[in-house]
Amino acid sequence: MNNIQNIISHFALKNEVAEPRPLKVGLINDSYILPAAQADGEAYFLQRINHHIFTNVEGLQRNIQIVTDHIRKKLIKEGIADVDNRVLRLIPTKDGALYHKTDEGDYWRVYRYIQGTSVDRVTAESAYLAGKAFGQFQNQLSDLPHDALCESIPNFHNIEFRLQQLKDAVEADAAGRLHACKDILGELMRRADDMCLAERLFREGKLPKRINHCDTKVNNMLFDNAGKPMCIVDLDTVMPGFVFSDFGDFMRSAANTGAEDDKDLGNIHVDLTVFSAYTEGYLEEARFLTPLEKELLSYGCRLLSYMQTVRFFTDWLNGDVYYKIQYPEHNLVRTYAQLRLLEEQEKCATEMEKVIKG
Ligand code: GN1
Ligand code: MG
Repeated sequence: MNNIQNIISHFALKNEVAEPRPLKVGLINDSYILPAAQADGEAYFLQRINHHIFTNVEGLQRNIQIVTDHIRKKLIKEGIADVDNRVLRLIPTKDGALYHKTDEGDYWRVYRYIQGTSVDRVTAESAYLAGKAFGQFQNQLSDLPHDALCESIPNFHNIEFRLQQLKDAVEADAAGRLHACKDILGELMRRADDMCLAERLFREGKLPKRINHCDTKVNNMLFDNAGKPMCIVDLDTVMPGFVFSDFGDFMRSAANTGAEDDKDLGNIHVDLTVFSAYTEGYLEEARFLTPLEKELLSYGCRLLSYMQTVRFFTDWLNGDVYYKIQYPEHNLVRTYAQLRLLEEQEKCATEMEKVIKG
């Protein structure tokens, strides 16, 4: 029995599975599809959890169980058909645990596999539906008490914390790369104070936290054959945060005419069609927003692009210890691409605000 087969054997699968197929998705965990051995069987999704990043695997898996159970109950109550394609389902181990730890210290989990399409580009129509879907997601989780979930990565979307990590990376200059990137550092530091606005407003009691997905990259939503959002996936980072974590992260990935790691900065502009469509769908569902939260949505887009620039740049300075990279300068390329997106968002801030006001 090879290693993967051995891991699979610990989980309570309903049927036999065929040869695992590695899936290149995400920058953190390792993923495999386990196709059903027989045509009418269930397929599964196996992941090795990056426990250097998610250090509290127990808490992480409990979060996912709480969130998926909560959503599933609501879908059943609403009489939604095919609930199993609408919300992820964790498959326990034969001992009833939510993950399996190997003797080497690796952590594995299994979900029922949902057959859907993950995309990096959306049309105006699918952006509108995606806005509704993420608005509904926040709504569905709005009655979960905040302390029901742990922060699977503490301070995950706290920009003050991310800036401190950047300062530490600058100080250490572990990979000796700082001298060639002083320009980027300057661009980031001159915006730092503005970008910490949300954290200040939170401390002053003016801005609430709500449960967010915290990784609403467009490719973390599965679409059906008709191009409709079917299921929100990658629930590793669901935790309390500012609503614009989710609004901004979707725009960062979907309302960008270029790629997250585009080498050609000329490709990168704000896609206002996608921006408007998503905003319309989201605002239809997110009726819980306070006036201040709504007013800050456009700032939230800039914040998420800024935060991602800070995070990619920090990893570049640290010598690529966090994100998976495909070539040596990947994190630097990502840094420049996210910084350009931020600049583009700054240029059309007024237009974005007009769309949000409606
Ligand atoms: C990571 O694993 P993936 O690709 O869904 C990261 C997100 C970043 C994203 C950038 C736990 O998400 O926060 O926005 O890369 N997840 C974690 O593409 O750090
Ligand atoms: Mg993720």
